[in-house]
Amino acid sequence: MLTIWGRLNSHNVKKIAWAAIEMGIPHRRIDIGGKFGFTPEYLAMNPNRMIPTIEDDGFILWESNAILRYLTHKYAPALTSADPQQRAAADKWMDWQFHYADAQRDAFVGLVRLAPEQRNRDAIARSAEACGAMMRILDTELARQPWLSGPNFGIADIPMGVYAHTFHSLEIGRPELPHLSDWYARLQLRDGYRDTVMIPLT
Ligand SMILES: N[C@@H](CCC(=O)N[C@@H](CS)C(=O)NCC(=O)O)C(=O)O
Repeated sequence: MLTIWGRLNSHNVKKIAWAAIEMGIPHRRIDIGGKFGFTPEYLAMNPNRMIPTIEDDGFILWESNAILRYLTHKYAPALTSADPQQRAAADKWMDWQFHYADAQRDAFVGLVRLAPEQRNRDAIARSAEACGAMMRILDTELARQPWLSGPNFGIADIPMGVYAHTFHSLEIGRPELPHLSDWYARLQLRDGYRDTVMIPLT
């Protein structure tokens, strides 16, 4: 059975928990990181003091997008294209997500994890602005094709799919982005998305 280590209020853990459901992989998830702290046994597997980490048939792996690619190749190859160019075009959105995460950090931490009196309003406003600008880029892509993975839902929709929920849940101003909104609505029809991603932000 696949084991996923990591608290579910982590964006990077949500990716793997959602993917496991999409791919129909029997799994268990163990809370670790954040308020749960780390054990010496965990740090022996992943010395980065970060989540997620998985164990699958004795194989240990960390780095969430590497995990997504591994699970796809092993369990659900249909979630990625066999065509090298289409696969690469989709793949870039998985790596781009880390730039988006940098842009969103101040708004997320400020509004979700800090008390009102601790918040840096300017940093939150700058972060919200940057999120809207980056989501406009995603909106343009989603005007061209229905999914970030291409004509069908695939692995490349997972990383930004997780962040799209946060973007739509934060109390920030958002530009009108119809293609992004439509994609977000279609993601919400997926059981795994509702169960693992659409949980209260903490
Ligand atoms: N590039 C890494 C980043 C992992 C990461 O930043 N994880 C955060 C949670 S989203 C973390 O471990 N924070 C420390 C903690 O939870 O204690 C990945 O994609 O797996």
